[in-house]
Amino acid sequence: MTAAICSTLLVILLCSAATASAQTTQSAPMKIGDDQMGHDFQAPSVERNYDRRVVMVPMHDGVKLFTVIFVPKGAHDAPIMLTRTCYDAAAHVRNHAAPPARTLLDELSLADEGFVANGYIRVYQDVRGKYGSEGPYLMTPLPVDSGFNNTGADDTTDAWDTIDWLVKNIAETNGRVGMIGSSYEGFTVVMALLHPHPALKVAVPESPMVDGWMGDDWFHYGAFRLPNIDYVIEQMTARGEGFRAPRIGDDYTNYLNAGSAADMARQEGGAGLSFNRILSDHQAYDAFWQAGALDKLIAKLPITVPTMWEQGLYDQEDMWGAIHSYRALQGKANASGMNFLVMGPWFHSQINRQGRGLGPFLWATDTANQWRREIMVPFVNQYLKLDSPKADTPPVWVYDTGLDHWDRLSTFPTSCEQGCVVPSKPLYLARGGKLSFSAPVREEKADRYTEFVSDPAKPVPYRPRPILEKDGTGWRTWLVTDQRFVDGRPDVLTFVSEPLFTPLKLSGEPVIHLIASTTGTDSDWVVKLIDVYPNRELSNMDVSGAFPGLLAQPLDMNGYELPIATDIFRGRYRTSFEHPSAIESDKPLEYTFALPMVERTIPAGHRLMVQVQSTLFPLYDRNPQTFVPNIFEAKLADYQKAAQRIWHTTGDATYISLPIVPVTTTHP
Ligand code: PG9
Repeated sequence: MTAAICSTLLVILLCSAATASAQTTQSAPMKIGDDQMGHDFQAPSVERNYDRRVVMVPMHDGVKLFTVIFVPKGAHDAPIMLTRTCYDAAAHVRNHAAPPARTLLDELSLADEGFVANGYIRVYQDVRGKYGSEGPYLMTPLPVDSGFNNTGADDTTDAWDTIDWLVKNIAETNGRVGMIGSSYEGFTVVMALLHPHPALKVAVPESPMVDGWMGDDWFHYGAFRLPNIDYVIEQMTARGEGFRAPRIGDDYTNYLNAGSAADMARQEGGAGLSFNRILSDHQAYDAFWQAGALDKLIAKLPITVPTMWEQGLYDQEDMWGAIHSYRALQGKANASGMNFLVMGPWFHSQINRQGRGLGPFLWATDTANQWRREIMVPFVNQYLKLDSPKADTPPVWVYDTGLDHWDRLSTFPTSCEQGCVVPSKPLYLARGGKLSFSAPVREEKADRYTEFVSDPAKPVPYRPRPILEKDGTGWRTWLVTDQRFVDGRPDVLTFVSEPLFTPLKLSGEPVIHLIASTTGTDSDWVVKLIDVYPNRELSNMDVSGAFPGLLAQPLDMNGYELPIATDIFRGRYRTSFEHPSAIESDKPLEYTFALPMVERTIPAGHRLMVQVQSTLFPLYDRNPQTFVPNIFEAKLADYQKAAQRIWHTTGDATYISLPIVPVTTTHP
């Protein structure tokens, strides 16, 4: 450094030091020990590429709903995408704890990326009674005309009032609105479809809660799902985040020690909550549940809003709603072009996250992102953006979890027992723990049934213990858990086929026809359809073969017993869902119920397996196996061991209808 530069720098440094000291002397002298908090601190203003408007939107009855509206700067003629939530509208951003981001892309969550890229106005609203919204809260309220909601409002009227306000009060919109949301938020989308505002142009209900008794959150075919006790307490003890039961340790033991569902609710302090009382009082499929069965309600209406129904193939919470709503509408004259179905390889609401894998699976792409980018956004654009081209939307997009690719189908299920393109085929649960496509022809007395003893004091766990209350991953993936952890238990019957000679494609609805008897007077029946992976040596694996796209089987899948469809049926509803009755002891009776839909090509060398058991705990409350008026309130003495028999009688044998379709190697 030259002497000249040095002296110039010295002058600058001295000058700036002098200026700094002049500035310091202007404010009050600082004393050690004074309050050091910067009370007059002003955050520097940040330029953002969007406006965030918070509005209390008035409903027809004067109740105001907390609504967060994100408008891109400079927007005009922009479509609106609306989500109505019970999970805090203000928190529906990528990072609620951080200050608002500079760009809308960074501010909104992953699932909103496509809406941001397409210039949407994004709106989130708290349902009435939750978080910032006024009014009384009802859990998934039934429609106002159902006779079970006397508040004068429901999620149909609130969606209508909200859409009406949005199109009249947001200057930047083109007046076209779409609705999207998963689970409870999906329920609010379906409710909006019961009387859609004319500006509602497209709907995407994702894993919507549609029928809480048949197969969504609360019950499955009448068997109660115990984790709901916590959910109700969390939802219904505060407008914001409610009480979280401070349990520790293995929930298998926690629930077992508590006793019945009502005992557990009492222990957690939630027995008196009105919705827990509703669950206890409405155990059967009575007028209450029938009045709220949204698939049946929408089936009575014409389809006026193009709708894409979505659900995961491994959705551990709402496995019923989307597929049954789609099916209910398929019979309508204008279903084609209005009624769409997507079933991806996802756990509950994974559609809004990353979809690269699930449990042991690792997919060829991020399947959830692919759906959003290639299917959903072009679909909603078509109806909401004035200049948008017609989207190439498959009527049905369903993931073949065996071949690791999407199938583009014209309708679904492809195969079922009645009314499908391909009739399903019976696979018999045969004597000696075998599965056979041939019906039993010869009957030895001793071989007429297979027996197990179900003991409610030692129920079969639904996933490997310890079952930790807040273990999100274990909860999300239990439907793909290797079933070897229960295979071999004396209270789990296992029927298995020979290895398949050729690949077998299942596409549709498996239905179990269980011929079963019990020494008790009530019983649950759990059925799992399983794909058993072969044991193979890595060096022998042929991953190219005749089926391009077939995933290489990693060695740690050797022998894996992968469930592909699992469900439970509460025996007291065998003859009527509405009027339960005691089971006649020791009599072989037929229990028929559909399992969740399947889309899977099972490779050659794999074997099919069916497991039958009578408990799945503590996901489902235990059936006492003695008929009692209300299982919620069963007493210790009601819980009894029972000998359960699965019958293979000639002419009246147990079988599962398999939705077998021709194997194809082509896909889009
Ligand atoms: N499955 C949750 C739920 C929906 C509706 C009622 C109760 C629970 C959810 O994820 O929102």
